[in-house]
Amino acid sequence: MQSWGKLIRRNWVPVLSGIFIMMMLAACATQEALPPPPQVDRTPPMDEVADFTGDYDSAVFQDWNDRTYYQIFVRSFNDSDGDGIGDLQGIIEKLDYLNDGDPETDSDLGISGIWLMPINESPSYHGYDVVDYYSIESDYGTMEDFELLLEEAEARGIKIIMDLVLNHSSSQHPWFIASKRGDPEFKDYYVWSDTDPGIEGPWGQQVWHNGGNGEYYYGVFWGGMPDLNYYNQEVNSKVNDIIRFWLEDVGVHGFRLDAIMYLKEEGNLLMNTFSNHEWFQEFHDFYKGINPDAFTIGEVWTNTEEVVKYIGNEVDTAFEFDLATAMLNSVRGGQNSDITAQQEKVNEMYPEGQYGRFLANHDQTRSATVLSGDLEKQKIAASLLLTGPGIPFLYYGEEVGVEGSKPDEHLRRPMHWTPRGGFTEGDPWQDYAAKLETRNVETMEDEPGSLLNRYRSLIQLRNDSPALRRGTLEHIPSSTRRVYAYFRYTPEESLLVVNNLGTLQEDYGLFLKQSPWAEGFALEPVYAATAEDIFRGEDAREYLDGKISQPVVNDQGGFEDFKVLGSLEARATYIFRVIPE
Ligand SMILES: [Ca+2]
Ligand SMILES: [Ca+2]
Ligand SMILES: [Ca+2]
Ligand SMILES: [Ca+2]
Repeated sequence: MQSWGKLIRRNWVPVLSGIFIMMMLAACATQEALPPPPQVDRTPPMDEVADFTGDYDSAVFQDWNDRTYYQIFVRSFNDSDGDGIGDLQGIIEKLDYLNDGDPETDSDLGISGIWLMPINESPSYHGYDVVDYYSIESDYGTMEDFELLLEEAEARGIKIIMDLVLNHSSSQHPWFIASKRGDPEFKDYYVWSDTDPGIEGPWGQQVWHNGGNGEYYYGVFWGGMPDLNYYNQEVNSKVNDIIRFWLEDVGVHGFRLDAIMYLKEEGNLLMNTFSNHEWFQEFHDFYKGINPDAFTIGEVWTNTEEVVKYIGNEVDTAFEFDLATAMLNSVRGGQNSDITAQQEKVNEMYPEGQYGRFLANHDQTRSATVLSGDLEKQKIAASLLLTGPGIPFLYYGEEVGVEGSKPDEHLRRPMHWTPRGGFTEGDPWQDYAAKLETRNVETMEDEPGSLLNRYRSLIQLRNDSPALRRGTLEHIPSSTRRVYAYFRYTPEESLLVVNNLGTLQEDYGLFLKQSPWAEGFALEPVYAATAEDIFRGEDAREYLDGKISQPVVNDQGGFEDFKVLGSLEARATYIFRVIPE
């Protein structure tokens, strides 16, 4: 990689000062508090008012669009043997909590997909530096445990994807040890330079590390994680074997792909390169050739414009980071501007529904902390997460309000099962988060209107509703930004969702220029969740009996200043079925 090193020395610096720093500032800004904009109560201008024609394309939707995923950090979820470290048997013990396999019961969360954070052997606690891609982390169990987990999950209708970390290995991987030693077979598995290019990475970090062998190696994240050299065909061939092993021999449903924008550099360009996109096109053909139903979701932690370039023929889906920020900003500020703008952008730019919808992951301040520990705000955030399009991903503990901010270990603390913890019989590898006594599964199970029951009811509702899983989202402008309303539409089922993001009972009006229901339509409650209570089906109809106004539509099916309910409870979510005349 001599020529590559020279290219970098020549061209790296000017690029650094531009794009990379800007992108990292954008990434860092995602967690910063923004003051809420001033409240504006007004009649929405006509060009903001939806012109909703009812066009719908069902072809884009896949099996993964029907699933709600649960992200598990194995080390922190449940410990089966008392060593203080979560493990695969521990997950098996808790599968009935996640989904008992019986759609008739509602005492489970109802999720139908699991993303397991790295399960390969690794020297670190987090596992993103792999030493053996064919192994199971010994702290977590054995391959037999993993196969049993796949089987038990499958029996409950849960499909499992695993973290696949391809950009780099551990510096303790035998490949790297041999490469460093100068073994000609492995030398070019990594990226070496005779001299220190002395250049910083995207967020000002050191990316060239002293190998102790008179040379320097490239590792974009950390010296313990040397980047693999994807210009070496041997590396590509080894990686293909790994992909085939997990899909074919072991039988995982797919992969969450770590840090994919950094995989293949081009000289001085470190991310989102043309070569990187080419690599992922080949990757897509390769894994679909092994299993056409396999599912991938990429981590491309940047703005929507760059993320969408990977979708479809490179990875199936990717996480929508800007939407996560927008949802949390809207809930925090109690107004719909951020979520409306970003959801519109997402609707325009992605193939419909082909992105991961989430609030926060293991690298970010937990959503409960972003929302100041306020359970009412967390409840309305759950509503936005689970009534919108895309594939919902819930980070373990989010459903019971587990809090946490950096350092990273504190974003990944043990799950709160009981008022005393309940994660292990021994000493947990990390302390529990704050407010354990009230923010835990056992306590919240018994409170009908708790955050946990909000999550359960919303996931179950989504499981039962094609419109929530696969429906187009059509915004319905409101006269107050505190109300966030939309249709979820399929030709078979349509729902009207009305969220009050604010703390007051709201006066509001909804506006729509045109709808597919020119003959008019009636609304029937299917769900109502206030800060205190949750009503479903018949209970929702009873709760809202006599309070609903039916829309009076113009000759195009639109309406003006429509109040479906005279007032909206603070931080409440109401969902109505649209029944065309
Ligand atoms: Ca254990
Ligand atoms: Ca069930
Ligand atoms: Ca280990
Ligand atoms: Ca790389």
